[in-house]
Amino acid sequence: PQAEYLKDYKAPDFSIEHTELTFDLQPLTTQVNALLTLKRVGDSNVPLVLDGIDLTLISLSIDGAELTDYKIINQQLIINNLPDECQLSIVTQTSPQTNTSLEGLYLSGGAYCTQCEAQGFRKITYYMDRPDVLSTFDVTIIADTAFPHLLSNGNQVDSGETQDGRHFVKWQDPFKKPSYLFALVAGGFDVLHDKYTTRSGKDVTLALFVDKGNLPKTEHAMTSLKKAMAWDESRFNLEYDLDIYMIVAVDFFNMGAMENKGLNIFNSKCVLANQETATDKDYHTIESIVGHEYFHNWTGNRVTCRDWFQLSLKEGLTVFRDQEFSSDLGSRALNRIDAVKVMRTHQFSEDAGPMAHPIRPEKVIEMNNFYTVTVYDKGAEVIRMMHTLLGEENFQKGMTLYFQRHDGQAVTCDDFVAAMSDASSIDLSQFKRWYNQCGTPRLNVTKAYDESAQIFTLTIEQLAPLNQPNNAMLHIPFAIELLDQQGQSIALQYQGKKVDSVLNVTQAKQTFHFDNIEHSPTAVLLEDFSAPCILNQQITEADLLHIMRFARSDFSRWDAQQQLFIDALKANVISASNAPLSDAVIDALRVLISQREGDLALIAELLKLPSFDTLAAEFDVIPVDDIIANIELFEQQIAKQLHTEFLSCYQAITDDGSVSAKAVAIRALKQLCLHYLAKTDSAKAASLIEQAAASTNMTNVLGALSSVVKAAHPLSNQLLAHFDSQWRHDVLVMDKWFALQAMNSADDAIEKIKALYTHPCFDFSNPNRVRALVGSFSHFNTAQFHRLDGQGYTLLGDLLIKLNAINPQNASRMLTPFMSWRRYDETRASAMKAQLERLSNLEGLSDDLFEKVEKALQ
Ligand code: BAL
Ligand code: ZN
Repeated sequence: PQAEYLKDYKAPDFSIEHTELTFDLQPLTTQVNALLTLKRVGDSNVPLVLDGIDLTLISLSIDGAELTDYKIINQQLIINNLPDECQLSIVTQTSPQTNTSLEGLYLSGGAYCTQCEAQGFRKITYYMDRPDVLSTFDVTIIADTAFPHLLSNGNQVDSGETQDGRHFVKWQDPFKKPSYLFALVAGGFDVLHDKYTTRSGKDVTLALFVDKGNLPKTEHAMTSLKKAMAWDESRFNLEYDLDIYMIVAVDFFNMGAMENKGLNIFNSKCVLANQETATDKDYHTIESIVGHEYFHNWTGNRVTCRDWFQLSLKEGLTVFRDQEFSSDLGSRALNRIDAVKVMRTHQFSEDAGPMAHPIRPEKVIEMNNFYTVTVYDKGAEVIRMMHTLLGEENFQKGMTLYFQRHDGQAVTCDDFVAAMSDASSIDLSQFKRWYNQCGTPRLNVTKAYDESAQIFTLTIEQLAPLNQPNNAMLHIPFAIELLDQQGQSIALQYQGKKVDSVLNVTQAKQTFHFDNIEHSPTAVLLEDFSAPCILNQQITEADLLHIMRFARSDFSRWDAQQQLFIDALKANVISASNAPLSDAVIDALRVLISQREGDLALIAELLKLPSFDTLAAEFDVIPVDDIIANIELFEQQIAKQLHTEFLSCYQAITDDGSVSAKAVAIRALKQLCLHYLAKTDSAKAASLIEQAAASTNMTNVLGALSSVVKAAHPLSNQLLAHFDSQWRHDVLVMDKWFALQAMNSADDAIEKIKALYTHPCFDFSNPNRVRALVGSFSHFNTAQFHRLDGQGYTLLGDLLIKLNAINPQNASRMLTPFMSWRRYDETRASAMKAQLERLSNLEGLSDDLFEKVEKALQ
């Protein structure tokens, strides 16, 4: 496989002014007639080079005359001596039914559907399949009447019957777009219709297409869409632009969803929900993804990427926008906690591993491998830092300028930063290094208090990431709060001048002074995780408890609580002891669990121990067994010492069964109580668990089941069997059951997973099923996945070999746990490495796996 480099970017030599496509849909031989209106915009001698994969070329003609003078080399169609302007007609065939890659045009679950980002359009027809070639599209779809809905981008302009008893629909998209935003769907669906009137009075038809029988699960997604449309108007001054907005939910989909212009295609699990089948967390995810795809209409579609190295231009920005949407509509603190968990576990680990890349990568073999937590989530953190440096008003001025300059264009991350800088007159030249440098910066902070001068001093040292020794210093917005002994926030000042609570860290070492400080303060550092960095500081348990009680940022309160747990665990691992949590920590937890008012969902978060992955990030060589043992030790201690409190909390709070924020928070706290209650042999707890499992609310049911499975409670088998018989008809719900099965901590876990491969609901070609069962196992069943006999790794290796042939994109995503093999002890590392070597030697290894396997083994 060939790598491509950002530095080699060349503007296209031709433009495609207009694209006309006619699809004659057949399962094994779909014919695609493409008519491209071409214009030479570059050098007069260069040939036209079109991308195409797995296509059968039927005919080619130019301005009506058959063309035979062409070459096909390395899956590219090369045509010499084209006139400066011409119409090129290409007729090809593809086979949607046998396309299990879920990329290009495929037939699954009884419907035709497309996925073109990043480079799937080349599996549909020969084309300049690159994001900087923007064209208008007319699309005609012809199909059997067994596929009543024939959908594509833009507005429907014609429909009718064909002479042979089939039917057709024609669509026109007035907005120029790159091929990756093309979409086609054909199938029989139930449809939820609605409408939305934009702020300027434009009526928009909304249509949500779902498999037959699923209408009762569509209301939440539709409500979320309307909320997203209203939010983008009020916060970003952006309105929708077409007459119709369609969302289609399909069962077989590699990603969560795709923002095709006017026709979003969604993984059904990111659309379908009602209280009986979906948890509160699912509701939240659906709202955020529906928002994310809608927000792409401006940040991605109206202004798109010049090349795929700029992916974060649209993804980082759109994740930032969807995070803000969720935070404005719900709890800002909980949304921030969720985002930071993703950063500290998955992103930091990617950034320290063999696939580390800047948010704007410089070298790519398989673009699908770069839809990463780095490009998306660190990309969003980079946008968030710009927002922190500029403030909301200047940031919005920057957005306005960005759209004024670039609407209808394919641009770069530099163009975005230039708009932000020009609109705010803030120099972002040093800040831009965040786009080029990978790895997580470390900040060593030392604190000093001079009692006689009443001056507090912070010295911040910026260290290059471990894997990036030569990096230049970054511009880091470092937010702080100083608390006095009573927990009050101290006004920051020095020598008579107010000091902003966001410090600009730009050098290798900087000192910041604050005066008029009467007593040694407690410093809240990197407040709200103001930059994606690792913070090193000496801090006492007393200071952490003080922050947990008094910090103005709820995020920082949670962060301090997590640090208390992390410090206790690290102390045990380092000293090979098993000391319990201190009385002070247990007392703080007791205070929390005794509260009945306030943000109960936040209280639930404050009572949770850090995950295995969070704790693993604290060590150079991951002490798997020690982490598992200490988590268990602390959880048992909390469960025992606060048993009465968990019991009374559980019984004292009742939700009203709605999806209001308050009801969701109550359910979250009750679930947390059950988690600890299940760890005891209390008969009362068992009866509460059985009651919750019999609820008609999926959040309660899953809370009960997950608590018994994780605690290996005697009720586990009975409740799991009941769930299976109750939900076998609903594969999305069964994914929750597969995920629970994967969490089995007993030694028969692997045998049971293999047995589930033959469960009637399981299907290797469906990414949701595979991720639910084996993804949950490899990510969350730490004890069994990391078994010393290597059986957990063999299970994953076997699966990857199978998936390589079915769906390389999904295989590549499932490979992730092996990427950090070097961070484990010798026995585990060599067993993981052996699986990677097995893959490396595999005949027919896909580019997707090749790129990651080779990097992992380098
Ligand atoms: N563009 C791929 C799916 C998403 O990020 O919305
Ligand atoms: Zn996106």
